[in-house]
Order: sequence, then C-alpha cells, then structure tokens
Amino acid sequence: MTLDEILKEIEKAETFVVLAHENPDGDAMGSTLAVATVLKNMGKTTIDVLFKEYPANFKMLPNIDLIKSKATLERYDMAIVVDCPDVKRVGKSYEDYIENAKVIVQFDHHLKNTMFGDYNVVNPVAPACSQILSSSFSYMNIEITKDVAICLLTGIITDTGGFRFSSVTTETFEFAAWALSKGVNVSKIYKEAMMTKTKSQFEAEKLAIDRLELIDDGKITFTYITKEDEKALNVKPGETDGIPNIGVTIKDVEVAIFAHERENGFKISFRSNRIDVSDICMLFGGGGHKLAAGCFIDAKLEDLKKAVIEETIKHLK
Ligand SMILES: [Mn+2]
Repeated sequence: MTLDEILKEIEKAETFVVLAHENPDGDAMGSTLAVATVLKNMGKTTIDVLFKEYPANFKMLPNIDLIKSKATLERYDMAIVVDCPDVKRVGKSYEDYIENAKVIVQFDHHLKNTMFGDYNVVNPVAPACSQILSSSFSYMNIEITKDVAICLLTGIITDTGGFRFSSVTTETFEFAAWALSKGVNVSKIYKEAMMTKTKSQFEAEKLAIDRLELIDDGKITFTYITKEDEKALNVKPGETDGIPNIGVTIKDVEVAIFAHERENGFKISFRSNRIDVSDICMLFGGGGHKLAAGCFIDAKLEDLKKAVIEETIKHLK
C-alpha cells in the first residue's frame, strides 16, 4: 500500500521540506507542524517548513521554530505537501522545492486534487488534512506524541469549525477523545485556535458584518474587505479567515459570499448550508469542497459582485 512505501521513503530520506497552501489556516499549520514533529521524533535533522507568513494565533504550536520563510537547501530528498490540492497553491517562490525534490509525497482532502505527488494520499471526504494524517500515522505505526496530537487537533478543530461542520466523522471525535485521554488540553486548543481574536481581526469582522447584505429574500449574503480596509485596520494575514462563515449562521441563509481584495484582484469565498458551491466556484476557475469553496476574480468589486450573485441565484433554483 502507498503508506508502506511512503514510510520506506521517509526512512531513506535525510532532508525534508514541508509545505502547504500559502496564507495557511489552522489545518495547514497543524498538518505541516505535525509532519515536522513526526520527522523530528524520527531523528531527522534537516526539516524546513516553509511559509512566508502565518497567523499569530498559531504561535503556540509545537516546533513552530521549524517554520522558515527561506529554504536552507535547493534540493531536498523529500517534499511533503499537506492540505494543498495543486503545486501552484504553495505560492510561486516555493513551487520549485516540490518539483526539485527527489520524492514528492502529499496528503490532502480537497475535492479537485491534481495528484502531483509520487505518492498521493488524498481523501476528499475527510474533514481535515490533519485527520488523514492521524489515521496515516496510526497505520504506519508512527507514534502520535502529545505534541503531534496538539498539531493534529488544531487542524481538525479549525477545519471543522469547532466540530460543527457536517463533514465531521466518528473518527473526528474518536481522535479528540483519544487526545484528551493522552492529556492534550482540548479546551485550550479550541479557545486559542477558534475563540481568540486580535483587535484588528475583531475590527475587520465588525466591518464585514456592518457591510453584510441579505440578498434574494435573505437566501444569500454578501460582504467584502478591501486592501485599503486592511491597511487602515492593520489587518494581518489570516485575520479575515472567519468572515466567510459569518453569513451562514443567519437563519434561512443558504449561501454566504465574502470578497477579499488581494494584490491582483479578489479572492471570493463561498460557504453553503445546502447547495454545492464548488460548482459555482469552478465556473470562475476555482473549486473546493461542497459547502466551502473559493475562486479568484480580477474585476471591479461591483462587477464581480453582480456576477457571483447571479450565478448563485441560478444554482439555488
Ligand atoms: Mn484543510
């Protein structure tokens, strides 16, 4: 089986680069650091986790010091890529470290995965990449130490919206229960990863709520944050991650849309309570999961707003 082969390759390799999608969320952070911690526990000494930036509320994660913005090697024995459906998603400056690695291994749970690895462990039904890692480690007889469990639980808690999304499985709770029995402070992780906001994050959410419009008889919500807003409020990467989920908490809302201005256009996040929003995103060149998906549109806010709302109304019919 693939996992047996991956374990053999890991044992052979000496230098590792660990990557995930840029602008990492809790699952990308938890998955990369879980892998890095496992490698460290195996006695590996060259482990580079590469992120340009990451959200401050994950500073408490074990082995956070393995995160660097610059690679220390040009060519690694192995690239382990997690929570990332496409090589391009790691960001331009890191793509080469995947291509140049002698062996590419990936673990992911996105629906549309390009299967870029030499070994691909992809399960689109899993609620978090961290959950795939927890079962993979168990299969490979890799010990899940307390530190590894903290990383994995951070990924599971954040990607399930705190165990509340319909994607959670019995394994999700089994792992949480097991971690609790191992002495992992589940409530502390939950509080730090889910319930703690910086002031600028709170200000950004407040602004997004203030702007939130109810459209199509209250079945759709739309809100946005611009580059200027971020500058004015001193918003840091990751601090707008909670905004897409705000709209779907309102009764009778079916789809929540959040337009977030980036360097070259808008990242549009969709959240749904029922319909498959990855279908809508695919029309705009994006994708994702059934109830949580996204796309990138380079257009004026008013124009893209009209376009995505029209398409969403069509899909709701
Ligand atoms: Mn994920």
